[in-house]
Amino acid sequence: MKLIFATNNQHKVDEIQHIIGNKFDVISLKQAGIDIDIPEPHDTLEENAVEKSSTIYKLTDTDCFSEDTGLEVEALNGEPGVKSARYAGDVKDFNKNIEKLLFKLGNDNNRKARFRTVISLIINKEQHLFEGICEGEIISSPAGSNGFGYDSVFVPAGATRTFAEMTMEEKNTFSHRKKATEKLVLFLNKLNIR
Ligand code: ITT
Repeated sequence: MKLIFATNNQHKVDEIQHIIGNKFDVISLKQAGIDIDIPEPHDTLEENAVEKSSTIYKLTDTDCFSEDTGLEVEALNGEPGVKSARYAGDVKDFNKNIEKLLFKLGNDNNRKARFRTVISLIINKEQHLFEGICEGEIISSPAGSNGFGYDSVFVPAGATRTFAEMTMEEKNTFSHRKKATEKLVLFLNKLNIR
């Protein structure tokens, strides 16, 4: 089964390919030779995920999936949430986003946060959504250099290190993306049996 993964974020491709292994043939936009910046104009992760998969489906007529992820910080009323990629400005900049996040949180004692991933799959002309959540907290200064995005300030519940201090395998034992992808794989496996 061949599936295009509608993302321009190579970190997401690496993480999801690692989870899926060779069970399915996952092709990134880059591998498919598609070079477009898919708009994410909506106010929810669900709508943006659907926008990305629908855009690529219309373009390729090939089964595909996409995902939208947000970091939801309790003390900031769920910010940066759906705006996670461009929190500090129109250009995607991981370091500036982290700076803004830590500045806005200041010395607040409530450091609770969660990553939420929504995967949108289009297969056999039908649309399906899968969600994965990872609870945790935001530390006061970045630690670690692995991963991407907000990984260096996020410690998942049950761990003592940030995602950026973990290997991809370790991150995947906790991660929002892993949980959503497992649901996707379960669904695809059931389809295969029919
Ligand atoms: P695509 O839209 O092309 O898939 P993107 O990087 O724009 O790639 P999102 O719109 O889902 O992806 O943006 C979510 C942002 O949230 C992303 O740019 C990172 O800053 C952050 N993020 C997402 N997943 C993350 C993770 O596992 N660890 C740390 N930060 C993450």
